[in-house]
Amino acid sequence: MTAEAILANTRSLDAADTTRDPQALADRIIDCLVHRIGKDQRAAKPHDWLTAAVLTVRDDVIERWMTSTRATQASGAKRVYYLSLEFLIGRLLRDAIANLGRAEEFDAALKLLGVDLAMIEEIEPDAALGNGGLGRLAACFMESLASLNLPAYGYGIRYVNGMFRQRIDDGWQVELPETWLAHGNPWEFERRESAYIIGFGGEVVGTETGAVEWTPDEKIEAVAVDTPVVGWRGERVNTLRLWTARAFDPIRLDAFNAGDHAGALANQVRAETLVRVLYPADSSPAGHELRLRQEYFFSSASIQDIVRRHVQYGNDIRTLHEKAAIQLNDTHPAVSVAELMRLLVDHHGLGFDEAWDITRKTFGYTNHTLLPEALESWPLPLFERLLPRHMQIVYAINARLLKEARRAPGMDDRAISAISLIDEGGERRIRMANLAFAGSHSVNGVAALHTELMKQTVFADLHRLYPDRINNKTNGITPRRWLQQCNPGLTDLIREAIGDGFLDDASRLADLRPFTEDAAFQERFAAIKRANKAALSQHLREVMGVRLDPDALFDVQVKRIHEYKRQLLNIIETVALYDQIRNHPERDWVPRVKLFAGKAASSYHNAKLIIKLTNDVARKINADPAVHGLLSVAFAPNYNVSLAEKIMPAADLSEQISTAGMEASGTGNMKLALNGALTIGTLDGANIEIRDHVGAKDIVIFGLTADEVAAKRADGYRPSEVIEAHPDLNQAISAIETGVFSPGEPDRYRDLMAGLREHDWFMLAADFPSYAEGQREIDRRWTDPAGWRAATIRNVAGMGWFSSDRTIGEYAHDIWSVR
Ligand code: 26W
Repeated sequence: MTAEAILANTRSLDAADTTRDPQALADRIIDCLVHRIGKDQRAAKPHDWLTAAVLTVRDDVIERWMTSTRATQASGAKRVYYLSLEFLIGRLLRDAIANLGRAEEFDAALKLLGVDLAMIEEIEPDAALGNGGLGRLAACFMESLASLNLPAYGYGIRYVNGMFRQRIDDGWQVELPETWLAHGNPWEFERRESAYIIGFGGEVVGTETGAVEWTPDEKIEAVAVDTPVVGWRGERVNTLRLWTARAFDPIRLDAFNAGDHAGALANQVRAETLVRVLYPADSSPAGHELRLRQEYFFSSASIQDIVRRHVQYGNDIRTLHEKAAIQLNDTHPAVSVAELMRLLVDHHGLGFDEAWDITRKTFGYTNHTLLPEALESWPLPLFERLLPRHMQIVYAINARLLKEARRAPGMDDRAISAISLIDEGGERRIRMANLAFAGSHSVNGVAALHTELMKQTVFADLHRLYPDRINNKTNGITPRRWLQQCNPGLTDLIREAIGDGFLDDASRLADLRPFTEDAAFQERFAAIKRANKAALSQHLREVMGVRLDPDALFDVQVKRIHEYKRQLLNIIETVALYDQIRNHPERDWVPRVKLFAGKAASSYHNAKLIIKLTNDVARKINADPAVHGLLSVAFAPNYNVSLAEKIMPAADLSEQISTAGMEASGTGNMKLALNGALTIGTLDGANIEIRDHVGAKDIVIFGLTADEVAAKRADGYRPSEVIEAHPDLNQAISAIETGVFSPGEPDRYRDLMAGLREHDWFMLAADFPSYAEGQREIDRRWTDPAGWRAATIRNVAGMGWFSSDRTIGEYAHDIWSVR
């Protein structure tokens, strides 16, 4: 079939799209239930209905999926490959149905069967194959790639246990395994035929022909498991291909027969271990051998798959970069650079220089953090033992890189050693960021400030050597999940006001501007927010027993718990406010709900202590009649995509208060503003661009700039002086450190508070006064309801630019050169 014929076929398929008749759809759901799940309608449990509904949608998706794939094949178009160790996809049912435009039809069909669609949507497990922002970004990107009709594959690992489930026991975080696959996963297709052998260890020998042969001493099979990704309006369905592991030699019969049953299955266990669990750390790499094995496992499988597809379609290996753009989501897949080199040189017989040229044209690398402790590096002996051939390749790349650097003007020994792929200070280590940088034609940051700081800090010398390589791609979020699906009330209101153009082009949200001062529109906007807050209150009452007043200002900070994100600044200000309300009950206080949520890395002591402190503070404040109705605090357990979908539409105030220069971008900031929250934030990450788009008067900015933070650190910052100069701050810290909130264990927060007084690396004290002032500014604005509503509407109107469609459009044009 020609490309045209396939495209025509795609169209006719759309036209002949499956039923729009609820009764017919209900019949199909029953058919699924009976024939594929094997359940009688009367015996079906909620999970059976969920599975039946998913299988029914999936059937409709499959045909679009196949036509999408065939059309790309026929046109010979370049494909985008997004390699990521994390995909924080969340639930898929609502997303798929909504993107197909069939929400009402499914709702009606299920009603005929006496089943509530919202109920089954709610029991779908939340696929949490990621830690935080980086993983969620990958999921938003997959959705936008399909929505923009770009042929793309996501590659990652199908972890059996994703991000841990968080329980709060007596205020402390407890980590429980997440079992998202407990009821099976009706979305996925295991492709037993798409399997690759992944080698570890062993030896490398030169052959007589001068070629090199690697004989690994351990082999594991990677098997593809595919999930369809439905784009907006069902235009295109792409593939998320997650690798699972299978033992190459599952049972050693010799051992089994000798009675060593466990030993006989050891290979199986080793393979399963590889894909068992997502590393739950989002800042400091674990540095475990298992993590490196995971990284190589999924990189090798993905690169082999990409190369196989290229060759199988009859292409010359030398044209790989014309048909494939591979994006590295941070350095976690950076070993892919060496893996592609290995395949090109050892398997396809290319010369090293030619292979290097193709490799660099194929890869792009995105950096997501400047935190020095987050930069991955592997001890050289470990890397060499596990990947001996890749070690040689890294040395060879490094030799060329350093030769080039030495020839460049103005490169001294310090610069050369900073550029090197090998860190020679102390124990020798391979710098994965340098490998990713050297192996890519494009290196991007995720917000304008972050990209500038990349040039000035971690990559300063590499940037001097390759001044055209670093570029910015400010993050975005998919407006389908983060507005349409999570906030149907607001979506309907916007549609009524400006039509549905904004659904296809989020920048059209700007058409809302004429409505900002419209009293009737404001009323309805506020009523929707009120209803969303009531729904969130109800949910939190069910899950944690708190009562939150929907008429209070909902002030939310939801994100991973990390010292640089400064949840502690928020808590200390809450304590100071508590003190003020108690001392001045006669004043006109704005009733506030302080809502926190987020997970702490299991090994991150201070982050876990901050969770406990939040709960200790909540317990005391919520029980104090003196502030009843004026201030309450809640820590919502188990923050994940599904909980975020409930919180974003219900927030009035978005806390984006990281130490300037430390948050690469942030994407929660975008979700909150898009749903009509005002931001209180520092000039950090994407906050700066949010200010530019919503207007400086409709965001509350406080605190030091990134330059000022750097200057203060260089000057010798003395937090104790700042703290003593601000009695309200001093008192709040004293209260915490003397056990006012932890009477049973008065010393619980001594060290944490001593850290603030002594070094305060995250400059909480320095920013406290302007933060507290910003909060009172928020209070003043809240007491002018019309002004507040206008400001929040202007926020929504200004946020269209932060659609991940815009971001992906820029990647496609500037980095991938795809249409
Ligand atoms: C190897 C350990 C590890 C794991 C994950 C180190 C670092 C990470 C990530 C870089 C953490 C992360 O999620 N970064 C976030 O990426 C988002 C998407 O670009 C940004 O919006 C956030 O600012 C950034 O913190």
